[in-house]
Amino acid sequence: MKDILQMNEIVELVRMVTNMYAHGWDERNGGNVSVLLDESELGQYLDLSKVIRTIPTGFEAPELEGKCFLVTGTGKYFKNVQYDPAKNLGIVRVADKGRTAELLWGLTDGGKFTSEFPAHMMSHIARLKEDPKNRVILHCHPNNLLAMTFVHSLDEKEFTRTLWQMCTECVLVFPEGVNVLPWMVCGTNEIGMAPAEKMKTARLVVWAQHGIYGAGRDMDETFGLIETAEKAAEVYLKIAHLPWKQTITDEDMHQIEKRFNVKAREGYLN
Ligand code: 2HA
Ligand code: ZN
Repeated sequence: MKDILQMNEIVELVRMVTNMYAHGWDERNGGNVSVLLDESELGQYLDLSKVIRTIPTGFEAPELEGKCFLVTGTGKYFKNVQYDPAKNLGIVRVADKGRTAELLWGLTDGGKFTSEFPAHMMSHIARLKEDPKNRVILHCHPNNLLAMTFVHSLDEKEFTRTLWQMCTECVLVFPEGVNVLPWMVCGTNEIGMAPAEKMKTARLVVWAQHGIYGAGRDMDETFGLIETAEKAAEVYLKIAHLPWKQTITDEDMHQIEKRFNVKAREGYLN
């Protein structure tokens, strides 16, 4: 067996959550990540017949039965992951139509996967339907996006258009825009459905006065999406209270669409 701590997804995830903490996006136990793993690759690192313990999920997700995920643990601090990945992370296999998760590695202190596990699993289902190559769901609390949800309209088209106007790259990086959820209580199964529903039409879902969900084919793509939206929100907050002399116009964005062969979300540009 190969050393699991050398597995690409674990190495990358440790680097990513460390970086997210450094960005200030994951105070205390804020944020959570799940990564869909390839079983045949995982089999080179773990005996997949050895289940350490079985953890009830409190929901059903038959679509994911048998699939393995690398996940962050509930109550764990991103800042600590690099010092003890096996305590702060877990690898689970979805079993019994999604009603349980079999722990295959990690969570060595007896812990449980992220409280947002239902939201993550439902979001994986939603994204895999759109893109069978989707692997990553990432949740965090970026400062500027969060602040923006206090002062900007939460209308999805208006929120998206403002972000697109703040940096040229935005419409290229997330042409489908960002979807927006109102404030709601976190960590419940019912709420788990809400981000997933919003994930059907966009890889970014802003959650008012809380943070953001991102989805992508790998960690770089997913982190990059959030990083780009967060930068746009930062620019917005720097200029929102000042008189604007110019911005990126819809005409400019149509030129970007042509030059880079991307299509902004239908109906979002004039
Ligand atoms: O994991 O971010 O939304 C802690 C949270 C809950
Ligand atoms: Zn959160």
